[in-house]
Amino acid sequence: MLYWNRTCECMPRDEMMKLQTERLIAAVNRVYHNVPFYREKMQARGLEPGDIRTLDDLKKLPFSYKKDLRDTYPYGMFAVPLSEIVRIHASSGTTGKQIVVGYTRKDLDTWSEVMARTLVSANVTRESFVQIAYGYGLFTGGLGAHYGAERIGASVIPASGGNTRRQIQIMADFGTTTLACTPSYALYMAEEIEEAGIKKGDLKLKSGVFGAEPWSLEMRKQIEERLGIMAIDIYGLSEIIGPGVASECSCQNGLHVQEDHFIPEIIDPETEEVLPPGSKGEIVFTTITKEGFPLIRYRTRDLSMLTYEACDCGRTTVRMEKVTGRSDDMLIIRGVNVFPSQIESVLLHIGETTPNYQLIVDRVDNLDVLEVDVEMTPSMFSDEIKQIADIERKIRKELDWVLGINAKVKLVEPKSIARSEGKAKRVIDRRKL
Ligand code: DLL
Repeated sequence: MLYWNRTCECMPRDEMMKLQTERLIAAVNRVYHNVPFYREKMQARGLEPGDIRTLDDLKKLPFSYKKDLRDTYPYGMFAVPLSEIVRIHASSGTTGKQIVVGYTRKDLDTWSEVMARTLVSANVTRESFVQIAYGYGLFTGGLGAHYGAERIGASVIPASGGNTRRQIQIMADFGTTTLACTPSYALYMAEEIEEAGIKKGDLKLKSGVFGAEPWSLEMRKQIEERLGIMAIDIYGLSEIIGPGVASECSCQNGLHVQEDHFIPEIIDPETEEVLPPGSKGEIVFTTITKEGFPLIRYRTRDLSMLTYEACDCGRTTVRMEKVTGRSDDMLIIRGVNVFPSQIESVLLHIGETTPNYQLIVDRVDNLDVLEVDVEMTPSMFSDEIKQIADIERKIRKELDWVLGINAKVKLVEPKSIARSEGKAKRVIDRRKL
């Protein structure tokens, strides 16, 4: 099977643009009438739904930002009565609160459809065994991949994340053919497989769908060689639907955007001006079929580029370049999105140290590790080691509780973190991506 939905994936461009236009007009009407946030923003610009008639009119519409989701927390941007919502997911915001997204039954159906398309690009069929080692829960990775694989009729192994030994045992015994997890976890598994003395020929693994964090071509090469598979990059974000927004095909040359559901634009992150195809900038998405939580011109902060050139696979959808960076300071640590500002609010909340801190991110044995260095107050400097260790433990527990990340916390001497004359350098990222 080459495509899951040839009609939508290989649609002639003019037909796709016609479909997108119809859907965009309907989406703008829906948000205008059902979400006060959009109505007020459009009215402030003197816009009415009738002003949006073509795809080119998209650029008249105001952008939406992560901050808007926080300000309307939890359900303020939903476009249907809550009784229509059948699923809730969440992801980290820039401060303490998560951002919340909701799906109607039709949204879940769309999500399974786009994930089925994604998995077919990695050659998943009814005969496949798909081991899902993305986390299940509020994170969209686990359940997103799950429903897509089920839609195809593959045998789904809902392993969820963690417990690597057991993952490998399952992989070997159950005959996993496709692995779905973050690329760093795939590499870690490869290492554990080698250590356990299992040869790649002993496994049935043939492909992997990896995403949720940036990964380099070098990393792809390593995963492919060490696991003996084809590794496909899959992209998405909770706000837009979760995984399934865009994915590579077997040509591995850019990620096909599921354009009949999500319209991408590239903008200059500073001026917000729309850039032509082939320019690098921030990718912005408008959802045109979502019911529960539609988003208009959502600023993802992910940096990419669009190309409308035909792809050898036969799909006609626009491709986005692999995402390798962001236009903000969000870090992805073991698949968890972390903003330095969240760590800062934890430190300020505890209030027993100075607010001078630095985050050191590294990759040890293919797993991300985070160290949080915090300057002590001068009075603490003379404290007993035990007292210092107690505060370190307290910060570590709070970070784990608030952010769900396991960090090493180190209290350092007052004034030992380099001061900067401009912006503080909060993050040292030693991972080679
Ligand atoms: O990470 C959804 C997902 C799950 C995608 C499983 C792929 C596989 P969030 O937790 O909301 O959703 O994080 C979204 O992760 O804005 C990017 O910065 C980053 N990201 C996701 N996929 C990729 C990728 C999921 N393939 C944020 N390459 C996004 C680079 C990625 N970054």
